[in-house]
Amino acid sequence: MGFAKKEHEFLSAIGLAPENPGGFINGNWKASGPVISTVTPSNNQEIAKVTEVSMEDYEEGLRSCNEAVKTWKTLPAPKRGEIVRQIGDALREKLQHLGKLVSLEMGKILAEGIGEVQEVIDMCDYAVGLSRQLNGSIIPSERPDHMMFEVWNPLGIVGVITAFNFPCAVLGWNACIALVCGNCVVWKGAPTTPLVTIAVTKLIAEVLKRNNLPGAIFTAFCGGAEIGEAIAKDTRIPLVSFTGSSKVGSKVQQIVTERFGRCLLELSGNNALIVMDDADVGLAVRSIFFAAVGTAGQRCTTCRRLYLHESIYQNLLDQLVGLYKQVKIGDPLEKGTLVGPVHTKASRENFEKGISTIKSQGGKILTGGSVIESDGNFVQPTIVEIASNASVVKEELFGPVLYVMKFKTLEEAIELNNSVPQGLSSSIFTSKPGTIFKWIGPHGSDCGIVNVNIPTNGAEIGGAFGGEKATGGGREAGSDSWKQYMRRSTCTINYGTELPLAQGINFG
Ligand code: UN1
Repeated sequence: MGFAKKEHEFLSAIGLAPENPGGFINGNWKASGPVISTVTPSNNQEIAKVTEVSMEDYEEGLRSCNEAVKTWKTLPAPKRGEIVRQIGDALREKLQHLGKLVSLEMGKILAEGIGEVQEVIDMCDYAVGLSRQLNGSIIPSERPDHMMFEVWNPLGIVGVITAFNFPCAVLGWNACIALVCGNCVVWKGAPTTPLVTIAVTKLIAEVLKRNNLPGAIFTAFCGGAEIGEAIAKDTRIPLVSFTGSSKVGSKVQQIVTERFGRCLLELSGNNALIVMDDADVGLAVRSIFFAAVGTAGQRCTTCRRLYLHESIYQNLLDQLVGLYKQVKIGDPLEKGTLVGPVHTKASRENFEKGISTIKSQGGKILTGGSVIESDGNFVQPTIVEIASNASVVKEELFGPVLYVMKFKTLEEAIELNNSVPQGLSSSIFTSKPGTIFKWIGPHGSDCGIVNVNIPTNGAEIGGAFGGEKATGGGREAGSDSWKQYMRRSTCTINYGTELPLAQGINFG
């Protein structure tokens, strides 16, 4: 049976069908939960059907995954790296198709869809190298004939719950690292992007099969909150990585902490960009445009607050409004489109509600501000002039809405940057070294990502990604994030014949 729409035929090249079981359980595709339709946000028409998993499916998946831990963790880390290398190659081969699927099902423009799959490939490459560098340190012991060092061991199973806006990149950040560290992965993708979950899992499944490894090493579920909650509660899952809102993240954290599990949270952002009087205004305008309008404002790193020095305020704003007025909104798969639809009808309603709250708090719409009448979930990229103490400015409105505000001094701008509950990303535009060092220092930005002369979004995978405060404190992807996916053993070995005690204690 073919897809209802001819333009969806490419999906068969990445293992998808008009009807798909949404669980990869013990190496088999199966699911016995409700059947859902997945739609494209451009017109809300069905792409394909997916059967979600039931709690019985979940249980079977977890049991087999728990078994697979024994096999996977005994494989030497560089050998695990070799498997991840093959996953990277499999993704490379399907980059265009997968990118197109991300664009079709999530709604981001094709270039960003392909970029997102590239991000997973980059993570595979990174993790392959890492698989030979899971080094522990040797620590000088204070006792004679003693050796002290650290050994890093796998945790077991890592649960990964991802959001619709990056339906596969965030899986990549977590899974590539978790796998080389010797953990099995249980993935629950977003309920509205099940085809991405299935297509990516199919590639991983093929690699495992080709290498005669248990499929349960990578277990995947399409499903909703019930499955997410089961992961949070499951004592077989020592680490739960969750991406989503601060509201849900706080619940996940409570559940996981209650059972002494570990959490890696990547939650809401409310990212500011500051433009100083000495900044390159042209560079700033282009950066703000990508940061606020890219992905239709649905990145956790999207710039939502713009603080402009009073001396460049009007000039910069005029240029920015000019760009907004020309932006091509439309089918994300069409060449030239810069802004696709927001993800769901609910996101569109949320935008509408947000705009009316903004107006009720005195916000002045400089451009945009409306939904676009069509079958899809299109909204206009919007710039709002508003008082910096308006309460909406402190919230994350997940769409292309940018608040613009004025400041006089660097100190004031930094204070404003830090004045919201969230703490993910931030950027300042300046040409002064003194300003840069103030910004990145103890009196500067309180965020996890602190940029200079670049947008708030579009981070590279080599750095640790995440933020402070209501963003949840997690760090994923590069740098030493891998340590969170492992258990650290501090080992002290006495190779002598005496028993000297630490702190000089003489015990009888
Ligand atoms: C997210 O929105 O959840 O830095 C992640 C960026 C991307 C990742 C965003 N590399 O914008």
